[in-house]
Amino acid sequence: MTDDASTRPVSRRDLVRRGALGLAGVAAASQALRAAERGLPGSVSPHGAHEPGNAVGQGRVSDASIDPMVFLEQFDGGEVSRDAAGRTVREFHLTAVDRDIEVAPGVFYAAWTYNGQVPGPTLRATEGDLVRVHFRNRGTHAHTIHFHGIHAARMDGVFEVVHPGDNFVYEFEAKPFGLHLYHCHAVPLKKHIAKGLYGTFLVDPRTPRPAAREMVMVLNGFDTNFDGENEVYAVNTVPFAYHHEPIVVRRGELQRIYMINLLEFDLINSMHLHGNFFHVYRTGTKLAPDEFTDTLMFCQGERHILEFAYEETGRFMFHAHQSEFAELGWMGLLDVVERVIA
Ligand SMILES: [Cu+2]
Repeated sequence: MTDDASTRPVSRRDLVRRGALGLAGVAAASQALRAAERGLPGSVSPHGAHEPGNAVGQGRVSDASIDPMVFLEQFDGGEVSRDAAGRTVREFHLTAVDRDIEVAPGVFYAAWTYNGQVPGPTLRATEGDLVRVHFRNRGTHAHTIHFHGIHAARMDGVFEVVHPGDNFVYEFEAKPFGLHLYHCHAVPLKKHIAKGLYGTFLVDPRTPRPAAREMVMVLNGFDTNFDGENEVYAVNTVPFAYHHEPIVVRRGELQRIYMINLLEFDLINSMHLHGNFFHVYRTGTKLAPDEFTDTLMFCQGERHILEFAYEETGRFMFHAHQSEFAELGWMGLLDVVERVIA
């Protein structure tokens, strides 16, 4: 029997080989794969984007909990109080729930989430604050929250597995200042991360960084056909989100990006900025930059603060410098405009 491309399972590398690049092709393929999983008819066309009536991959996702524009600048400082010693206490609530998320228009992924969103909320504290995280597991699998930072072993979110229906309270001092992350550490770890259980944990220095426009970018991807490799790549979950809707940046204004790599399956990820260079604060643990470059490599769990300002107006691309990742969704645009006096 000959190998029939319309029935053979399609991997992302098949897509790349066929030239079905860009979201429309990938989304059409992913939808077809999902349709196949559901036992529905579906086929993959490398020309899907041009077929009349095929709107897959066009426009924005309709899932309001995954709005990359909102997520980009959304920081959760928790419920703030003071303890007897006058120390700031920040309380956060994270609940693990299973949820289908729309990772691209018309493409759903059966995720495991913190608070129904991927990435989970961006938690923000200042060095020295007492952080208390109320974790409830309302999912169907055992989970934990493992915070990066300096804390007691019993607060490390590895051995105290929280079973479905159970709760756990993590409590620790926010330290050291820097850009950190949290993620589930239940086994198999690869699966619990790939399913979406991760987020950003930002610890500000006591002396604040200079005023800037601040953004969080979590580099991730999704294995939509469960073949152990990603079909789509993204910043903040939705492939091409900031390509379809460029991030508007004011000329001359300091931009600060908190960038974290949570990509599973692929060993490395990267960030390349066009028409500019950026200062790198590695792990965000110092106030002086470590490097001045336009391309930066990240392994999983690695995170850095990037600072830059644009001298010129116009549209500038940013993307993974693994070209394959860029073509499968990890690319965006900064639209630099003249400073506007409000
Ligand atoms: Cu988990």
